[in-house]
Amino acid sequence: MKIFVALLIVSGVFMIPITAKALTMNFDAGINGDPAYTEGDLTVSATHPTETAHLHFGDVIGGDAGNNELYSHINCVSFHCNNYEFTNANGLWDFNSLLIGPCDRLPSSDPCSATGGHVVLTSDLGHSFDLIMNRQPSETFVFDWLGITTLTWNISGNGALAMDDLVYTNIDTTPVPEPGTLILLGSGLVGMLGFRTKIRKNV
Ligand SMILES: [Ca+2]
Ligand SMILES: [Ca+2]
Repeated sequence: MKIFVALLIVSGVFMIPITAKALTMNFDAGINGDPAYTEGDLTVSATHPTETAHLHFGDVIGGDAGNNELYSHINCVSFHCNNYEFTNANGLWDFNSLLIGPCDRLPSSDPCSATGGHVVLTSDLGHSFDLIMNRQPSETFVFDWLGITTLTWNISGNGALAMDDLVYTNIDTTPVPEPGTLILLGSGLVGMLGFRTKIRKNV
């Protein structure tokens, strides 16, 4: 029995969670006007102060034609202010990075050239990131906000900004034995059976 207990202890050392790989939400299957969109484990839902909540999808970032983005626009001061919230079906998640860019491909009737407005990203853990709409080129920002539940994207002032390629990592809170652990556990069980057999023979 001492051998069996020892093997179980050794097996226990290797009971660690498997590291999840990073996933990407690319928004390419989003339908313009829907109130929410799910891709993989992430869902983004919209709020709107004066209209029915809706998401804006479109090919609005120049330089990657045909590749759709999720964007918010414009003139948040008076009427049109889309705010978005991201949640993960698994609960906790890591927000790793996000491409943010100007909506260069919006029609001239729906411009995004105004400056001075803000997009503010926040998490339920108190993270905050404030980007002034100053027509900067598209850029991938690294956040690495770990263990969050919700991520919000809020627009204020005039302007528009788009996002794409939201990279995130699920946090699996259920420990899964590694293959090596299963082998060790199997060895322990075999060892226990052998030990019991030996005892019976000695009796
Ligand atoms: Ca995309
Ligand atoms: Ca595009």
